[in-house]
Amino acid sequence: MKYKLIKDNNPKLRKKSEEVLIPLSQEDKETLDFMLFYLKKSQDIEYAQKHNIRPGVGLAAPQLGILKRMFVIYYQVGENEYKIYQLVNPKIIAFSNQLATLEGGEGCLSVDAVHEGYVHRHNSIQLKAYDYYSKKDIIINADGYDAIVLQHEYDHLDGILFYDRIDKDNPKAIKKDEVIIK
Ligand code: UDB
Ligand code: ZN
Repeated sequence: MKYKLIKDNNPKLRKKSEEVLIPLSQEDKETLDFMLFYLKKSQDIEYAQKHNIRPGVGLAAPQLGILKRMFVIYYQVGENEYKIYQLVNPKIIAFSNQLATLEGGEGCLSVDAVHEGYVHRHNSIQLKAYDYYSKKDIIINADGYDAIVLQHEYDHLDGILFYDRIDKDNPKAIKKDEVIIK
């Protein structure tokens, strides 16, 4: 296979990824399409069991060992509604001071170990990017869970993993006015 998911013992996951040239190369388009394909397949229970993979909601290019500023988001939000983005050169242009955290903590497709504790993130963000899915420059206003997924993937582009954001001395402490997402 051309693409392989790397784990957190691989030093590539700790590097800062490079900006991507637009218009996209054929290679970058193929990578973005593979990332979306991977997420879709990972949520197909039969396929996921057969290939021993976890159902993913987001995937960043560095997780395939490709150090480019691109990530893909895919998850269902309503009966017939999905969040689907193939983002290139994303930039967080605004964020709330209010923080949010997932009640159950976070995991990562590139991390096998469990790291308990709250990951503190901005409760709302504004992000701009080129979206290859809609073929447009877009601005996303996200809050709560949506904002957390975007920040988790964005962190991968800067070599940051979710457990870097867990307070080692007090992993279960909640910040002032923090939103706890169930
Ligand atoms: C995930 N999936 O994809 F609420 F149906 C996680 C893993 C690490 C557990 C696979 C996930 O949260 N799935 C999920 C959640 C639901 C309902 C549902 C499936 N990621 C993405 C990742 O590692 N990207 O680099 C970790 C998430 C933790 C917080 C945001 C992203
Ligand atoms: Zn991750």
